[in-house]
Amino acid sequence: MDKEKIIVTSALPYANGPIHLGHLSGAYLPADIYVRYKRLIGSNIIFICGSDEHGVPITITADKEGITPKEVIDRFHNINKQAFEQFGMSFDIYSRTSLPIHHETSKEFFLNFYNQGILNEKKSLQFYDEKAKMFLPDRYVEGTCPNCGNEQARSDECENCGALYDPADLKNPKSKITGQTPVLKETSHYFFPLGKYQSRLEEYVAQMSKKYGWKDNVLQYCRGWFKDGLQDRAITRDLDWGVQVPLDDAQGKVLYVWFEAVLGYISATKELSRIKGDENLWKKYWQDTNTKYVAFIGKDNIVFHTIIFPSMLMAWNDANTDKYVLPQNVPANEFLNFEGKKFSKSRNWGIDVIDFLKLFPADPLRYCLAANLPENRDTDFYWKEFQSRNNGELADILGNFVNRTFTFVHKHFDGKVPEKGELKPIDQEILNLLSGYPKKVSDLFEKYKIKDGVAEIMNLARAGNKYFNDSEPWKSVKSDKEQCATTINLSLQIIYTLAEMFYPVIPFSAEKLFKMLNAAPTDWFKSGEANLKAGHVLNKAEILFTKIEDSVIEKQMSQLGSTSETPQETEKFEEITIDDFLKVQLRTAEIVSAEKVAKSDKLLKLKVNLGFEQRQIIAGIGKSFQPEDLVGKKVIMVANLKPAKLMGLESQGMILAVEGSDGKLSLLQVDGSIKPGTRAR
Ligand code: B3M
Ligand code: ZN
Repeated sequence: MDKEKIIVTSALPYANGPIHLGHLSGAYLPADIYVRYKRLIGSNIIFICGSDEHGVPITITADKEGITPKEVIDRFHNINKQAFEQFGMSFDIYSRTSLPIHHETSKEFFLNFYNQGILNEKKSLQFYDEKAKMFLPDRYVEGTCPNCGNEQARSDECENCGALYDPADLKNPKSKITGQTPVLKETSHYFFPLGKYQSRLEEYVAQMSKKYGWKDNVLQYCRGWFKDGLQDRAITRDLDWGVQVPLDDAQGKVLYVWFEAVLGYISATKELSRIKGDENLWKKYWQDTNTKYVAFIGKDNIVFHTIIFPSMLMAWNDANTDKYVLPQNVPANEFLNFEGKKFSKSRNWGIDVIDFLKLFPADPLRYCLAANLPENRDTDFYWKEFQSRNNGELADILGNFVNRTFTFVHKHFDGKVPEKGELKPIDQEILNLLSGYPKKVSDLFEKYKIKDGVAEIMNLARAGNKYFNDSEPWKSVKSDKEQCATTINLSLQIIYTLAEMFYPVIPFSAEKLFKMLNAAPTDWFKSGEANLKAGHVLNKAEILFTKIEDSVIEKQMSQLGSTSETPQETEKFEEITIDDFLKVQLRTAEIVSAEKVAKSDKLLKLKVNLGFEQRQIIAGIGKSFQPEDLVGKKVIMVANLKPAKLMGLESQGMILAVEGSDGKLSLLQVDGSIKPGTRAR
């Protein structure tokens, strides 16, 4: 038994939106397949993940919706946790970075560096949005890259060419929050001296990659970074959502989200220790030089896992006796696109995992994504391919082979594994092929060639199907029962091997297979031998895969790309009847008073006169209007909307507005002579 001690982590997804298929292909499915495989071969492995719950995007979502960041993260943590469960992710823990244990761990690292004197406090110029009254984090500034001219470069980093630069060098900066040109304003931050670690990092990457075979794409990225020279990195930010900088004179500052997010792997393992009641469990993994640590991520996270996180661990290890292991491998994937384009929420391009799993079971999705992982280059999810992999491979090859064999064994052999007779060349050939499979697939999985491994497993199902066909048991059952028994016996052995090999890939179906076989996985490396004894009683067959009709796929395809926000010429609306429309009570209302809602720059509290009564409305229009400008305006409101609470205040209706392409709202208004309460229809 392989007793390797392994930590596997998958990138912690931001709890700021639902995960989509692209995320699964990048950092989650390959990790899960690897972990399930490793568990089958007997490794001592823990699989760690959780929500990344800090960072500005979360505060912006909260602001937009008039809710707190906590409400945002609670919502998406739960949605994503559930999506992962339904998808069959076998994490040992799905933690979250808002937990106190994570804040403590992050502060401990910061203070350790601070006390070692390795952090530099520096004043620097940062983009400041005077309208939003906030410092703009890197990705809320967009401009032209001074290096390659990419017009969608971030404030200090270009995704296109990988360049890092001073924010002052970015051309044509724009705030992504208000669209305004931001100003550079001075602020003071702590910097981690990444540059000082460059030579050690280069050595680390060179050694690890040589010894453990890092992927080319990952090495290329690292080399690019080293070539440009590593710069000091600010590890604090001017924000109030995040892990507070644990120093008295750092009020209003939090740790940079990436500084603490990578430590989330460690704090999540601490949380796992607490749950398991073994306080030192996390140390046994993270602080044992024998542990192999593998970090699964998407390509946009490479630098953080091959350079920043390792440098932080080096800095810790330099000053402490309890030393952490560094990533041994970072098998980052490229991106999965959707039907030839990037996933995009605003363009309604793509599908969230949680929605997908309402339509189809997890296994066909797992198989289709696994067969097409972006391991070496970007790949695409196509609905048609999903259908053909499900119908043509899972159902017609694997499902069919299993089904024929089980039908036969129940009909002609009393539901028991028949004794095999003398082997003919065709039987010997398939046995030889079979016995080579566990090693073949294992070799690929060990090298993180998950896609190739999965293709090989399906090849075995193909070979099984062909063996069944060529052996023609429906003939031999009448002419040579012993030969027929051999065919069925060997087919069942193949199915057993398939159940084991496929278990990491399509676990739900593999479990059904094991149930049908009335057996359990055993030793992976022996699973290619004849494991099922003659006379072993089998269970009835279950349906493994259902074919997907064209119409179901066509419906999904037709829904792509239609959004309610930006009308397009080709846009198709769902039709409603006049009665549907008349259910909405649109009434004119006169704004009587307006004031800002405390702690929100988006929400305004309005009192409106509806003629027959006054209402309070909490409207998300604060960024487009000054309260005093609204008084006296006659607007259109939805008067029969169910009251809702926003930031603790009741909103009794909604006023209508349209958003211009600059993000500015414009209210739907009526002529001053119209009386409040008049119905619009
Ligand atoms: N949340 C970024 C991402 O989802 C980030 C990963 C953190 S891994 C420590 O791409
Ligand atoms: Zn560039």
